[in-house]
Amino acid sequence: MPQLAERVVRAGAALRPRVAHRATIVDEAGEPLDEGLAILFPAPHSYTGETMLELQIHGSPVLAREVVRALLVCGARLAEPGEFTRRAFFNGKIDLRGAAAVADAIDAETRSAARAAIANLGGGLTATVEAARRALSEILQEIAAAIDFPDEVPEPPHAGVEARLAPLLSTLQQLRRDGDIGRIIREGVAVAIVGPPNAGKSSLLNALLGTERAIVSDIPGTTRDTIEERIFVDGVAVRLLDTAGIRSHADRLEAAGIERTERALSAAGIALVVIDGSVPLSNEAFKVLERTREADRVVFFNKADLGTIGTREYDGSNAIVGSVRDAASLDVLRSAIARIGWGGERLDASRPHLAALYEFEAVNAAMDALESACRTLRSEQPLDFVSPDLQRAFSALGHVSEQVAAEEVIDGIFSRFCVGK
Ligand SMILES: Nc1nc2c(ncn2[C@@H]2O[C@H](COP(=O)(O)OP(=O)(O)OP(=O)(O)O)[C@@H](O)[C@H]2O)c(=O)[nH]1
Ligand SMILES: [Mg+2]
Repeated sequence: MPQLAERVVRAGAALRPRVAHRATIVDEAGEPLDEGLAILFPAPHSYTGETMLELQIHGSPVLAREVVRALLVCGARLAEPGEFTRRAFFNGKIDLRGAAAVADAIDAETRSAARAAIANLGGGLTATVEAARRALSEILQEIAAAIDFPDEVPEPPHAGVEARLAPLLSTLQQLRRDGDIGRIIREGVAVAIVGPPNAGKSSLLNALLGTERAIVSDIPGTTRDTIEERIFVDGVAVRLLDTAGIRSHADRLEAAGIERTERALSAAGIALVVIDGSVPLSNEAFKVLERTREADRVVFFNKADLGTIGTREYDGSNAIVGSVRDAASLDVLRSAIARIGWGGERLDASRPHLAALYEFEAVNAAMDALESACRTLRSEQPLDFVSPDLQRAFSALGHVSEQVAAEEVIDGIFSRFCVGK
């Protein structure tokens, strides 16, 4: 690295560690390319723990390309996706959660998603989980001592043990709740717009987007393929999927579209059922209502400007009557999506929270074990019946705090990077 620095950086004096030097960046033949800043980070005090040279140049893509080309000629190579963070991880500079948080921060599409990722960069969650494990280990030791030396060590009272498990359970519950919020902030929610043909599904997509994205016509069966677009509701990304209208006597092409509708419906978190409410409900309308009965859904009776006769035939809840041509209806629909998608609250994940699937699984397993321990305690069974559950919770939490992640988890995290970082 220092040799590379000598070839491409002319700074007037030797680069001092972690000091920004004004420098001329030159190519392999010593020809000046740009004026900028050069900072040398000797090992181990760098992001990766290895010696690093940082060059800050003017933000022109041509200049950047030229500087990179010169560096490659002088013996450097391009970093692979995630390579810096992978090296930082293997050199003990960053833990696995930190690496995942860097990937999340790079992927973040909203301010709240970036904030949530940064909240996970520190070791806050590990500390919380470690504290819970310490508490569990103390209880386990007390129980073991009472069993091994029944004459000398009194048995801790059942109610007392349960009272000490209660705050641990609520800590884990909180972690899971914050994790769920983080997941919504990171991934957003998917809303499938479904309903009979000609109900106004594509018109609704366009109205929510504010552009004429999908073709709208009065011919039933206009939309054949699923169209996906994204909007933001209260800072949360909402993926809207406009689908082919569902009806039974469809031609082959339309039938393929309807199959995709079914798929969109199963994949989406929320079904937004659009029905023409200005006419009596068709068989297709009843069919879609039936198909989505179990789903988290909003039922929108559209075309209220033409009448509302159809709405009287519906006896379910969560129905909105209005028109895609009316801004107030769109506001009501946006609020309904927020309410069903994330409880309608302003989401904030500024506390460290669970992010990876294996962390959720570990915390769920620990909670199951603790709940089982509480049941055993309440049924007044001997204390040594409680120990296996506490042991199970203790080791499950180790998966979160001790980074005993499997190889595929590590690979999964680094394969998410699409830039060198
Ligand atoms: N009067 C009135 N007409 C509407 C309203 N919403 C949609 N339309 C009209 O209804 C017709 C069908 O609208 P689309 O948005 O294409 O319906 P769709 O549900 O996507 O239909 P398919 O793609 O065929 O399944 C168009 O002529 C729209 O202009 C509304 O609120 N009021
Ligand atoms: Mg359509």
